[in-house]
Amino acid sequence: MRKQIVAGNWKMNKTLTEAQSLTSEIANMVADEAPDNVQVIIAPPYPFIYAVQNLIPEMGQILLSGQNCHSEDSGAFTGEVSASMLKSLGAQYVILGHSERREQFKETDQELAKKVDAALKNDLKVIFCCGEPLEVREANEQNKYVTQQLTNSLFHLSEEAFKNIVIAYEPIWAIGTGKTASSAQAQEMHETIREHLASKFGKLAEETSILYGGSCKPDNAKELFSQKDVDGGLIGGASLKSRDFTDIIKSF
Ligand code: 3PY
Repeated sequence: MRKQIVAGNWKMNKTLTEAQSLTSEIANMVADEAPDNVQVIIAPPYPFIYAVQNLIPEMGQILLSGQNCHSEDSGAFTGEVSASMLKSLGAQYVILGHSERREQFKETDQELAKKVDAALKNDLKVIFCCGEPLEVREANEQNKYVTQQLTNSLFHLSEEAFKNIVIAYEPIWAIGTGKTASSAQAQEMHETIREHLASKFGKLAEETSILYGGSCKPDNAKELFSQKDVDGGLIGGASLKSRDFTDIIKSF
């Protein structure tokens, strides 16, 4: 049985008090309405992780994630945050390789491989993002592009380490654009990803949760989550509204 996961990526949004309110609302709605078997993860901006921690129940249905981390544990890297810091704030996960990081901050597959190592070394699980830009999809090269991203950043891991990886497929053309991959397009890529992971990690690929990200909303989540290889979602804009986020969680 694969874990079903809905993770909210808040990106660079909210003030401290807004983040606290949103967390409390989500915690109440999840307690009342969410199916028990769905793992909920929220990824607020770093400065809020510690402050929202005491607003989520201890049972563990909601876990905290960072949105990125540096590959070193400490040092002269002004403005950066390390995996060990995230861990010490109460995070259990970190999102790595989001397309906004790859595009705007020029993160490479090789650098991401080091970040993955740093996260795992510090006992964080990783939500590893992959996905193709529009021109790659238009050239029908998406499978090659995405599997290469996975090979470059994850295939050095041992099977034991790989157990701590969740994949998020985010077609870049569907992020913040309002466009969503059709459920058939999502399923096709998720299946390709799983087959590729199986070529290296064997049976573990069957146990790896693969989330869909990219304008996932309450009105398309059910259709996406019903696909055989779609194990949940990494949610952007809709995770900033407790009602929408909870409705997505209820879409399994
Ligand atoms: C989006 O859906 O916009 C995302 O980037 C999710 O991470």
